[in-house]
Formats: sequence, structure tokens, C-alpha cells
Amino acid sequence: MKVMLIGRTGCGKTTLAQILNDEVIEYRKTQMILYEGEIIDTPGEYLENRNYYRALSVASGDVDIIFMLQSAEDKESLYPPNFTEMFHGKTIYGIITKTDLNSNIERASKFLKYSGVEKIYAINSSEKANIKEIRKLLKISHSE
Ligand SMILES: Nc1nc2c(ncn2[C@@H]2O[C@H](COP(=O)(O)OP(=O)(O)O)[C@@H](O)[C@H]2O)c(=O)[nH]1
Ligand SMILES: [Mg+2]
Repeated sequence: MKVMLIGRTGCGKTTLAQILNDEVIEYRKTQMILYEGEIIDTPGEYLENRNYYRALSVASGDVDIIFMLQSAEDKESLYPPNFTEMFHGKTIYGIITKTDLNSNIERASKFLKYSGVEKIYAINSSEKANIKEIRKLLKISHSE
């Protein structure tokens, strides 16, 4: 299963990609679309600037699943209403990140629903419990 990660800068896309790929977690700014195994990590700028929507749409061409990430810390969302329509035919999941911080999962959930997401999971990088659910979605088999 190929998956594409979308979300504003700092929401945790690269961290999630690293966890799913079992890499050492280290901060690294994503400047371009990165293909790491089955995971496509996209720069936050692609969501922040509408001129890049086309690039996201093209990059989604050969993925099976799209994860739209929303940090539970963020008080605003960059996803426009019904953003998911841009990816019609794809399986889309909302992923709420940073649930370990002073955060508001309900607010993040509302943002994602507003943008058209129906199925939502909440995770954070230090507690791996819910990451298992994400792995199941991707059918990545792991020893953990
Ligand atoms: N506390 C906490 N920090 C996180 C979490 N996920 C990511 N971060 C941190 O948030 C920062 C940005 O993460 P990154 O994955 O680079 O975001 P990206 O810009 O969406 O790729 C980094 O310092 C990460 O360590 C999380 O679940 N909890
Ligand atoms: Mg990144």
C-alpha cells in the first residue's frame, strides 16, 4: 500500500513517516516530495500555498491511501472545505497528531471533518499504541 502524507509544516508528517519506516526519529525539514519506501512525504508548503495543489494531486496519482494530518495543537486548519474532493477515488484517513501535548483532539477532528474526512485516528510520536492501528491500515507487517 502506498500512502501520501499531507499537512502543514510541523504537524508531524516526517516523524510519522520515520516511525512507519522504523527510522531513527530526528528533525529534518522536508523541502520536496520525498518517496521513502511506500510512503510519500510532502512539504507543508504544498498545503499552505494553493498553487501547489496541482502538485499534490499529481503526486497522489499512484497512491492507495492519503493521510491528512492535523496537529491537535493547532488552533487553525489550512484545509479548505471539502479538500478531499480533490482526491476523489482515493481512500482518505484523517490523522490527528501530537495528542501528547496541550492539545484539543475534538477541535482537530472538526477541522478534518469540515475538509471532508470521514475516518479519523489520533496518534502521537511517543506512545505507539495507536500507531499499530495506522500500521494495520497500511498492512505493513512489523515485529513490534
Ligand atoms: N510532542 C510531540 N512532538 C511531535 C509529535 N510529532 C512530531 N513532533 C515534533 O514536531 C516537530 C515537527 O515534526 P515533523 O515530523 O518534522 O513535521 P512535518 O513538517 O509535518 O514533517 C518535530 O520537532 C517533531 O519532533 C508528537 O506526536 N508529539
Ligand atoms: Mg517534513
